[in-house]
Parts: sequence; structure tokens; C-alpha cells
Amino acid sequence: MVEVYIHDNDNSVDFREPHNSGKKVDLAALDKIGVIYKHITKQEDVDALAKERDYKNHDIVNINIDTFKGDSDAMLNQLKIFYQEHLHEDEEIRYCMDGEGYFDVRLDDDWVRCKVAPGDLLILPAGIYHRFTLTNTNHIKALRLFKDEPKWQAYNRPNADDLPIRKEYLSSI
Ligand code: KMT
Ligand code: NI
Repeated sequence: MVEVYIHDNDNSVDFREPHNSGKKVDLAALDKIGVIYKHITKQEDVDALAKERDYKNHDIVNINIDTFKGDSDAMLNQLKIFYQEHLHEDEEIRYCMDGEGYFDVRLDDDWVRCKVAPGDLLILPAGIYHRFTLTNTNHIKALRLFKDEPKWQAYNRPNADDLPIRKEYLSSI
């Protein structure tokens, strides 16, 4: 089951550590910023949700040291990219199948950290600033659902502040 809390913003510690400030965040607060959480155990229920929301594509990613052929520098470099604060122009769904990970979503000056485990599913609205990292177990297998073709284009903060999708998001919450 997902654990949600405010990140402690202590950047002297590896970003894969919990960074739990001790301030809990409830699912209603996530909902307020447009993030929907569900716990789903059956793949067919994930498929049904994807269909209902008109998703057309998906992929499965395995992120662990083997993905990078044992090259921990290469893994760290990729993790640093995932960890840059950014947004996308499409809503996206992430479903944890195995392992665990942290999805951080922006709430004003704070990061809300969502620790996902198998069965946890997050719907991130278009235009929300977010970032991702593995936990210190260094392994996740996740299903990524895309509305259309995967739009990997990531717009980093603060450059993305002026995008129409950012303004739409802000006026939606
Ligand atoms: C994202 O949107 O940041 C990602 O797809 C990261 C990997 S999903 C576990
Ligand atoms: Ni992203």
C-alpha cells in the first residue's frame, strides 16, 4: 500500500533514501492536486481502467542494476534524469508490478513523496511537476500507460511554467 508524506528536502542524503519528514499526507490531499491513487491487484482491472480513460499505449520497464549491465554509473545517470523536476503534456498512469519506487509530486514549496509497492497505481495529471527515483532496494518493475504515443518530452522547471498545459493544470486544482 502506498505511503505518502512530505519529503524532508535534505539533499545531502542519497535521493533513494526515504527522506521522510514525518509529515503524513492523506489521499484526499493528493486528490486535491489532481493525483489519483488506486490499489489494484488484478491486471484485468488495470486494463479496464486504461480503457475507460482512453489510454492507447503502454510499456513495461524494469529498472535495476541488470538493466544497465551492472554499470552503476550508467544507472545513476539515468536515475538523475528521472529525478529532475519536470512535467508532461499528457496525463500518465504508473502501475508498480514488482519492487518499489518513489514518485515525488510538487505541492507548492514541498515535495509529496509517494512510495509505491506492488499493486499501487498512480494517475498523474498533465502539467503536474514530478520526479521519480528507485528506493534503496534499487529495483522496480512498472507498467507505464500512455494516452497516445509515449511523449517522453519532459519540460523541466522553471522553463515549463509558461506552457499552456501548466496553466491548465493550475486552474484545474
Ligand atoms: C516517469 O514518468 O518519470 C517514469 O516513467 C519513470 C519510470 S516509471 C517507474
Ligand atoms: Ni515524467
